[in-house]
Amino acid sequence: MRAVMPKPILYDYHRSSACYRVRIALNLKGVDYQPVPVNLLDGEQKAEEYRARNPQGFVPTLEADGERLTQSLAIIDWLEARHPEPALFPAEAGARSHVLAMALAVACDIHPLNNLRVLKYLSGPLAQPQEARDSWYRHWVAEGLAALEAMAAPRAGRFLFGDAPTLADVCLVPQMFNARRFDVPLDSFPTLARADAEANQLEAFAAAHPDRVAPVPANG
Ligand SMILES: N[C@@H](CCC(=O)N[C@@H](CS)C(=O)NCC(=O)O)C(=O)O
Repeated sequence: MRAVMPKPILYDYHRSSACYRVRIALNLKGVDYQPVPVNLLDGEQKAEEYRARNPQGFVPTLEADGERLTQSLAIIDWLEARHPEPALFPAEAGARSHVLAMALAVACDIHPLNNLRVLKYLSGPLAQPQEARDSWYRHWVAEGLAALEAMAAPRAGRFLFGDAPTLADVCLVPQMFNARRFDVPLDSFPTLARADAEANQLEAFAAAHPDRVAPVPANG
């Protein structure tokens, strides 16, 4: 008799863009998973029990095939190795590097400046008013997306690279969702807007949307 592998468990927060990336990748790969909500607003990510899973105190964490995986791009890299189809990277080395560069522009250069702990530090210990916090957020997103638009435009197709979704789109869509939440004007980014709209037509992306995975709490 064949052993039945348990479903992967995703420690998830609906509005976390790092989790949103992993949900999209799981859906694109057709991997069924069990979400376990971690409420960031209640600080559950900092609890000792959760930190035993993820010493950084971040979501996402994925438990799958006896592995405990952290860092969204490392999780997606594992998924790519474990479930190669559909590929999230083009095969040619230069194109692959270009796609990775676009993904990293979001994941390493935009997102870390604007995640919850940074915003909380601005309004807490640094005593910055809400306007300063919002201005910080919008500044780094607008600057980062302008750079991404310039990177993407020459080689984009329906998606950020070519006509199939890649890791770059997996990172783009949650960042665009967050930008809209914080009223960042997006009119100057036509390539990004087009790829975002194309991706959201796909069920793998649509099903990962925060409003589809959990009810939005009033103060979330
Ligand atoms: N580089 C990490 C970033 C993870 C991250 O920043 N997660 C955020 C949610 S998007 C988080 O858990 N924040 C908790 C906090 O700031 O206290 C990844 O890609 O997984």
